Amino acid sequence: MKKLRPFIFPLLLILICLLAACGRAAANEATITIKEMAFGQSEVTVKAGQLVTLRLVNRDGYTHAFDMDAFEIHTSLAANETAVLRFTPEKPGRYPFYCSSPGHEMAGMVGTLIVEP
Ligand SMILES: [Cu+2]
Repeated sequence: MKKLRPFIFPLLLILICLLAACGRAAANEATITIKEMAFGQSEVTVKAGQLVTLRLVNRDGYTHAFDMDAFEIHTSLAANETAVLRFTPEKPGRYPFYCSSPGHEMAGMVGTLIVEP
């Protein structure tokens, strides 16, 4: 057991580096929960030029949608359905998203994807 001790510190360092790398990758992931006719997050910030993973969770008992015209994303979510979207925004900017179910956008189902350089 004593012989193993010199290896523990480098192993810990490697582990910390791996965890840090995972943390960085997770920064371009977001979960938007839809509940009571609203997006749980009205602003989502991601980095340009990197794959974005957007998880949409519909907690309402009826259909919603997630629409982002700039990226030609138009997804329908049935009651209590979860959808995962993956796309890579190339240009920094502010891109609006909304729910295209009739009347929902007017009711406030809108938000903004902020793409940082
Ligand atoms: Cu909706």
